[in-house]
Amino acid sequence: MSDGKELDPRLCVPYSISTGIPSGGDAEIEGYIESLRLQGFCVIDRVIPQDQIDAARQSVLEGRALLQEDRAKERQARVEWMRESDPDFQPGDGPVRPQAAPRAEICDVAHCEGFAQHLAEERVLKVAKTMLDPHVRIMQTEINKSSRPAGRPITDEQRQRRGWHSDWPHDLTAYGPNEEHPWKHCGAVAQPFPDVCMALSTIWYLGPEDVTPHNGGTWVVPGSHKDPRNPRGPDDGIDQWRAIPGELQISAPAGSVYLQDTRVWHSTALNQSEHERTAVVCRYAPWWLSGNEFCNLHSGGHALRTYVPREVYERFSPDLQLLYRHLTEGVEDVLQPENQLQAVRAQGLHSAERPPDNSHVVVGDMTHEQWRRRNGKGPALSE
Ligand SMILES: O=C(O)CCC(=O)C(=O)O
Ligand SMILES: [Fe+2]
Repeated sequence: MSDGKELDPRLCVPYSISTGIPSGGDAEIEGYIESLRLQGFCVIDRVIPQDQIDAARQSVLEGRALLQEDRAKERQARVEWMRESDPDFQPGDGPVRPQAAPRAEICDVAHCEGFAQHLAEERVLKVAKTMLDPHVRIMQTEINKSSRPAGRPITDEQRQRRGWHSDWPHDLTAYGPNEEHPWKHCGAVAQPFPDVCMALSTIWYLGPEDVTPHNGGTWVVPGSHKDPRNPRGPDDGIDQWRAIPGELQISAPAGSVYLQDTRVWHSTALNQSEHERTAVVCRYAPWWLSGNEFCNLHSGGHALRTYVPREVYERFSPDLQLLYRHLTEGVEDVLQPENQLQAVRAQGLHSAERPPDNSHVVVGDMTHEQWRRRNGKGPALSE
């Protein structure tokens, strides 16, 4: 199924940006982790099986329409609620502060269950857990992230234009502070960013075409997650709208997922094809990254502090539930199973291997790399 227009056979990608990473088992996961650590991004090919991509895309397109209706109703309900305490309240054009459920905004995931089941795919979860923490959750779900055909004629200025940024919590300007409303910002880690991967942005490419430089393959600057400057850094002398040496565009088959350290400099790209490049963006983060501070004003108030209705959550698979439990009405997010196990081990309940004394310990004598290798925690790479 497509949007009624013929797909151009020349635009099927013969290879993906992930070419070279072995397929299957630990070696595949290690390939993604290595790419994320060194380049700041990777692509997991065909997370959504080919025969399920159309259904996933359809689920997202239908979900968007429902969501749009919800947003208008939610805003009106909040305006009325504000007027109960202040009859003169005027909302203006800006966001109206969301409340807790049921006055909060519904999470985008609630309207596209057919797509959502893929968010807990085994490889994606393994990579997210290795990079972040076994207790990982999805903080932002944005189902309206397509790159739409640019229309004709396409100008040189359009071709040259970029929109470089890092993502929350490393987005320095999100979402729209100005002189008059400097508080309209969802919060960003201060520069220079600590050398830690705090979250992974994922872009789910849902077709109908494979993703190429022609139809909106995301722009990325490899290695930029390690650079203390930022395209939006007020003192960094970078023009966020212009090309940067070393930039490249992602190619990947439809159904693949682009994952990046949120620090990486990236940009949406011009879509010169006839088709929408349908996409969903989700941000996976460890339990310790808070989305409850200033993020309620994100994008007009609709991405971080949202809620998942209980009946939708009940239909999720157990793995998907763990990703959204923190947003679900009436459900408490408690320490997840892998972290529970580690906590119990740390408590000493399984410490038969405890050494007789500590005379062998020389503080500073073990690198992260050695520790990982010894404990079988992913590839032994230096940070
Ligand atoms: O759609 C893309 O290729 C990039 C989207 C993006 O950068 C974002 O949603 O933050
Ligand atoms: Fe982004």
